[in-house]
Amino acid sequence: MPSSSDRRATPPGGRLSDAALAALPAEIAVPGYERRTVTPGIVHLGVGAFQRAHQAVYVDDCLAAGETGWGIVGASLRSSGTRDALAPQDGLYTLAVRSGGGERLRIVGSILSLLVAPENPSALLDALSDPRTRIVTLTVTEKAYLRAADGSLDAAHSDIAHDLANPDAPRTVHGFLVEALARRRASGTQPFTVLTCDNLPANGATVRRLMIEFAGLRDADLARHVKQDVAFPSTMVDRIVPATTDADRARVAQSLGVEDAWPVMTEPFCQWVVEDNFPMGRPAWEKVGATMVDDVGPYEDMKLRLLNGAHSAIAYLGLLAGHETVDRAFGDPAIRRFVDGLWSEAIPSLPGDAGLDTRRYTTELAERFSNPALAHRTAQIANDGSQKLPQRIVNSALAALEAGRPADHLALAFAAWIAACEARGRSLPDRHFTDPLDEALGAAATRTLAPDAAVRAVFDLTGFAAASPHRDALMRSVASHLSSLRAGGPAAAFCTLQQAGTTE
Ligand code: CS2
Repeated sequence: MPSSSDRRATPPGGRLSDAALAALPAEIAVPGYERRTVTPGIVHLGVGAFQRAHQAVYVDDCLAAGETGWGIVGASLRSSGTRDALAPQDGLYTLAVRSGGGERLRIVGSILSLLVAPENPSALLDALSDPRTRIVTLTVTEKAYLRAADGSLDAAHSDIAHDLANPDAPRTVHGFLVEALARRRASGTQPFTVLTCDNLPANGATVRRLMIEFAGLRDADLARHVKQDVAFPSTMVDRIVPATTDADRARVAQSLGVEDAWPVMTEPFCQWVVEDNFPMGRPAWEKVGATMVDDVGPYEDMKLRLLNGAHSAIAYLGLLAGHETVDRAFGDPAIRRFVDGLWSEAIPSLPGDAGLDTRRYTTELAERFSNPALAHRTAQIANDGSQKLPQRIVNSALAALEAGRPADHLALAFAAWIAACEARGRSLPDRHFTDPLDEALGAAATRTLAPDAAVRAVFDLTGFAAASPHRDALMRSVASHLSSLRAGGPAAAFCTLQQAGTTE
């Protein structure tokens, strides 16, 4: 521990770092362990704000409990932003937990080093092949898994072709993980466990399937190895993490007395449900608040359909109604009522026998969405709708139609996505939110097409509901809501919805 004279000797100002910890104000929590004794056990791909507010905090708690073999090597697959911000800070950053009651700050120390894959792919492959690496965690967002419209690997993607031709300098998650697994096998090192923390349906099984497909494009034997010998537990991760703003940076610096180039903002709520399948061991996450289970499925569906489904609906309707943040949009009584209706359509699609307490869950969600201190931007959630809506909205809508139940709110939420895409360059700035399919979406989600033609073009493009007998019914319903949204925005669409409800 630094002495009190060290405390006095640290000059005010400067940058967050190991050396600056001792001089931080006493109310700011700092890592409760000697960071230099920690060794790496986890490589994390996609070291963005979400992971730093979620998994890295669980690991930080495990390190403080004495499990010092589980430090994190963080890697970015695209930009150098996080490394540039955190490397000069010895990997340290501030977690700001914000609510109406104020802000609590904590310094997290579990990230030991940072890599930028495009700058040095070999360094990342070395870290992944290191026998000390027993778990690889991922938060790379839905689109980074390169799924084609039918859910299989998009083998025609140029990055996949690149990775097959250049296994030593890959670009994709598949390229990195499969090459590292091949190297581990060649050197007699047990495969790491792959733990995806992205909001994909059945995320472990989905990533496993994609990775087996990719390995099969390299060689059949490698595909067999991935299939038989590598564990891909599923997880449900949950914490709302808005993008950090310059005002957040300034406020945090003021409280710390030193600058933190990239603090992370979040809410008090935090949940992690993990399928317990880690052949090379794992930190005792259950001792620090995670729930280890045999089957994540019901929790995952509840989260994707109730939290994320409502989030996307709030985002698109909020954008159309001129609300910049989730709390403002959710505070709009018409949107609030709409979300209740959406929940009542989605809840019956969840397994009734899994012990899920949906009433408590939605009550808690309503409080979380109302958090006035988060300023979670609707435009942030609106990104990548083509990757998010199947698991958030379409699956619940198809389940409702299958059971002969109404799915009008779900269809309206879907229509709001199309309407918000159409509004870009009109009532919303051009690239107010983005999507990997933007180029093609520009031609499909457009007011030059009649609502039914626009909806059909979007369904054709995305492959949504392709195999479902209820595809046409869903498209018809989406088109009629799109028509109301075009005519009079959310207010008109809610009005039609209410009329439909009263005449049923
Ligand atoms: C949000 C999620 O941006 C989005 O699409 O719905 O990031 C959401 O905040 C998290 O999944 C909450 O756990």
